[in-house]
This record gives sequence, C-alpha cells and structure tokens, in this order.
Amino acid sequence: MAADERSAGAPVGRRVVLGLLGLGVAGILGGNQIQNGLAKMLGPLGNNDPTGLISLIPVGNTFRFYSVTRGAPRKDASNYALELSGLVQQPRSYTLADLQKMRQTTLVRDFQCVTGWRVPEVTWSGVLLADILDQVQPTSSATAVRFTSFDGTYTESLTLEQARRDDVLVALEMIDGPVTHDHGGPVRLYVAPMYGYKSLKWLGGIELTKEVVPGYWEERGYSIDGWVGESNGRDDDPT
Ligand SMILES: Nc1nc2c(c(=O)[nH]1)N[C@H]1C(S)=C(S)[C@@H](COP(=O)(O)O)O[C@H]1N2
Ligand SMILES: [Mo]
Repeated sequence: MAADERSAGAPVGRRVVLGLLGLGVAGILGGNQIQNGLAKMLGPLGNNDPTGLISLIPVGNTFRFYSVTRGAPRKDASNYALELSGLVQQPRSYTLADLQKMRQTTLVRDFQCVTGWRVPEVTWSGVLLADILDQVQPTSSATAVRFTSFDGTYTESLTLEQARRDDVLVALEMIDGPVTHDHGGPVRLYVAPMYGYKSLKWLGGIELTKEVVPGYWEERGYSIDGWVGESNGRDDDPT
C-alpha cells in the first residue's frame, strides 16, 4: 500500500541516495539546507522503503511534498473559490477574502504521514470547518462530508461528527505564513487528529453527503477513519 503513495515525479532510487550519502553531501551543505533539499528529493522515496532504511537518512522534522497528480493549477485571491454543495440548506461559494474575514483558529500540532514521517509542532491557522458548516446548514439527511481538490483527482471524507470537531481546519496558514502552493495553498484541509492523507491539499469543494464516500487513498486500502495511532494497523513512530 505504502509503495503506491508517491508523487508523480520520477522516484529517486535508493542507490542514488546511498551514493549521495557516500559523497558526504550532508557534510558539504549541512544544516537545514541539506535537510530541506533531501526532504524534497526523497519525498517519493520515503514511501518506497518498507525496510525503514529511510529513517537512517537525516530528513527528520521536515515536510515532504506529496501529490498524486502532477501538481495543481495555481490559485490565489483573484480566482480561488471554495464551493459548498450537496445536502445543505444554503449552498454557497467562498472566496479567499470571505474565508479570511471569518473567525480564525490556530492549532499547534504534530503532522504525521502514515508512511512514517512526522513534523513536530506545526502551526496551522484558518477557519474551523464547523463554522462553515454552521453557515451552510447541513440538512437532516446529511451524515458525511466529501472534500474535492482542484488538482482534479484527490478526494477525502469525514463523517459529519468528525467534521465538526474543534481540531479540523480549513487552513489558510501553515508553519509561518499563507499555505504555499506546494503544501496545497491557498486553502487546504487540516485534520489534526488523523494521518496526513486526510488533510487534502488544494481544497476546492466541500459536499455534504448522505453517507461517507471513501477518498482517494481509502479506495486504495487506507482506513476511512485515519486516527493517528489507531488506524491502518500500525502506529508509526519514526523516532
Ligand atoms: N490533493 C492532495 N492532497 C493530499 C495529498 C495528495 O497527494 N494530493 N497527499 C496527502 C498525504 S498522504 C499527506 S501525508 C499530506 C502531505 O502534505 P504536504 O505535501 O503538505 O507535506 O497531504 C495529503 N493531502
Ligand atoms: Mo501521507
């Protein structure tokens, strides 16, 4: 399963990585520079290494950039829209400015991918999904929420109860500024208590549904409930 989770780019072979290590690249660049560089380069590889060898490589505490597609269109305040649809009494579209005007909530939480990498104490800010749901008013037959990405492919889901938690954000900021394009900006989902795959990037649509519609990775075997430490038959701890 994990072997499928990679970015669309050409995977970097393990031999290449070992070669780089052998050359002492870390020694030449050092510090964050190499960490970030390696993290970017190794993003796809991290998922291809069931042996745990990857954990020997100094890429801890940094994000990888994941995309099951070859990226997504770039959007900003001039053309971004979040469409609320489905079983709601007040369907509507939110611009970036609309979202920025709403109450902002900040969370500081670890971010953990089910494949085993984790970034401690990431700062996230944005609009509570619950606040948006209150505005659009799900009908009595809605029990779940379906998220779509403007990458055209990735989808996710939550039960309505999960979606109303106070640690689920429609995130506008991450780390120390606006969510960057590579991290799924200008707007991505952040589901703090669940593995990273629930935190859909390039959020374009939120649809209220009668039942949970399994998302992209859930169609490919991951648990629909992605609770960190409880789901997918493992509690990844890279340390
Ligand atoms: N649209 C989209 N969202 C996505 C993914 C993706 O491939 N496409 N990957 C998921 C997975 S598995 C993880 S761990 C996180 C990674 O977020 P990052 O790329 O900002 O590190 O995004 C999640 N959201
Ligand atoms: Mo992930």
